Amino acid sequence: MTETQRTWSEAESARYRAAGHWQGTTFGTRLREGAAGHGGRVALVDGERRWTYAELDAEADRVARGLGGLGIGRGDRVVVQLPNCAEFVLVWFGLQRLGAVPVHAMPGHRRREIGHLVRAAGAVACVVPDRHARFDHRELMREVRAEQGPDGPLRHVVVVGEPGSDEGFVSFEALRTKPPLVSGPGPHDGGADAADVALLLLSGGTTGLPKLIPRTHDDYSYNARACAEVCALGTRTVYLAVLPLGFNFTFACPGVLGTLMAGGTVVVAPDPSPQTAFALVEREGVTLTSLTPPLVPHWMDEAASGSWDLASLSVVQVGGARLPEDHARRLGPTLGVTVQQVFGMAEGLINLTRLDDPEDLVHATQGRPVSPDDEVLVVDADGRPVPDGAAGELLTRGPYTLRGYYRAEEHNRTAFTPDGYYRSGDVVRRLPSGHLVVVGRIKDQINRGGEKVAAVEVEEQLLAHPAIAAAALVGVPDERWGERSVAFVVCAGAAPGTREVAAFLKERGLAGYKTPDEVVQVPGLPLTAVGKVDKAALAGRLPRP
Ligand code: OOB
Repeated sequence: MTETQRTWSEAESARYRAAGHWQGTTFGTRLREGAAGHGGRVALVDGERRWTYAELDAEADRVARGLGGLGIGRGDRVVVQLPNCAEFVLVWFGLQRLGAVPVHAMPGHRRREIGHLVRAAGAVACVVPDRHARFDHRELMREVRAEQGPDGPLRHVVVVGEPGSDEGFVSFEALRTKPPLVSGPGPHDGGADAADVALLLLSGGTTGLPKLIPRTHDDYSYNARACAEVCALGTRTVYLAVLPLGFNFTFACPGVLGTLMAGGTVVVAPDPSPQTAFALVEREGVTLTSLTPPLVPHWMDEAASGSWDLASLSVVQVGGARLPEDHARRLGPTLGVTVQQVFGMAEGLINLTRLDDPEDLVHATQGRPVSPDDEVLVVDADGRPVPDGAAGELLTRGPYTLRGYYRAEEHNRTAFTPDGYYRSGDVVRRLPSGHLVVVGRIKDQINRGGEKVAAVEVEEQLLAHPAIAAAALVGVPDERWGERSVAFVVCAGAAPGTREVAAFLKERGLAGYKTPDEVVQVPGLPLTAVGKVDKAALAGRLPRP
């Protein structure tokens, strides 16, 4: 198959290298260098288990040997769907050591999403837990394999835990303890080049199926390092990973990679509850963590109980969705921390408020770009820049923002401007200081507390229901989630209830967070002047919260 991956021009690449943003080092080599430089420091903690940098490096070798023994090698894509546990990090670096490419799936993804990811990425393997959150991922993998048929790309299922007896299902534990086939050290990174794709992230999506985002070693390590610099990370940093590890925010903004590149310690939280997190803060001396806005009130309530010693915690990042200003104002004093707002996207651009920004900016803006070479345009409907302070769509390009989705040439033609700017679909205002305020969205997406739902994807599934003739999924303001999803449906007879729709979509293999919070029957869908479904008018029909 001939494919062209849109990427940065030679001139831009040279500029980013000359500026020191792109350092020409792969993740596999970085880990080896970390082990050589500070091998005795603790890199990773999960419950009672801990790995020094030297141990993490040796473990990456073992995992690479096991995966390499399955025939996985440079450039091969592997879907990683693991909950928050150390194995996510071990598998990730094991793949980097082979020059293979992890595809970050979310724990909540189901048959539809995982099947699509395998096909879209051409993945040769998936790594899953046996069970998680009362769900059997082996069963999911059986269904995905059956759907792919014998000609599908998927060859291996690696199971963390009990693999069962299916052919092609192998135990992670057995892989990593296999004796070496060949002796002596191989390359640190399977011979990968720093300009190669190091991982594939998933877009929040605005179309029927989520797109894959190629991130190179050069660009993604700059993403992590630029964030780490703004957050002043160092060897004393202890980062608590509360949100899913596969989320770009948790993994590299600065998150896991930024912390490891700074020589700090990553602590994995198995769930995002404040009780779990605060116990880890006390025990491990956590200094930094990141949250989505719906967690903030729970964390404040628990901290206000006064039963925890949070003295080590110095910075709490909040991002993924708009943080209500009142919460931004109260979070710092309640936890005794510096708050940092984060407005980022898997596609690239990361905006952070600075640790020394005046309070007004921290409370009321979503930060400014981390790199001096991030280019941001705020434009009107005709693509013309608007003055500072006026609202417009955010377009961006730069040293770590993609130039094209993976194998999505048609979508790429409209998702980018001819000169390579990514059309974010976010409506922002830019202040003279460069800080951005997110004021809305023109993409047809619902942001449910940081989890993104492409309206079209759910609408397509709703139309498969025999009783539903037309459907529109609309985001409406919600106290808890910021936004919740309401499905407006047109039916000849009685409309299915919210629960029935949830069961129907679950049966079709859709991730649970995409199910509509509410189903409302309407006689017809109102249209705008240009004949599109008028979602604003639909939202206006609901009683105000
Ligand atoms: C993060 O990444 P994605 O890819 O899940 O979602 C990106 C979209 C943005 O385009 C924007 O619509 C929304 O999420 N968003 C925010 C926001 N942060 C993200 N909207 C309002 N306020 C914010 N602070 O969500 C992501 C990636 C890296 C770091 C942080 C978040």
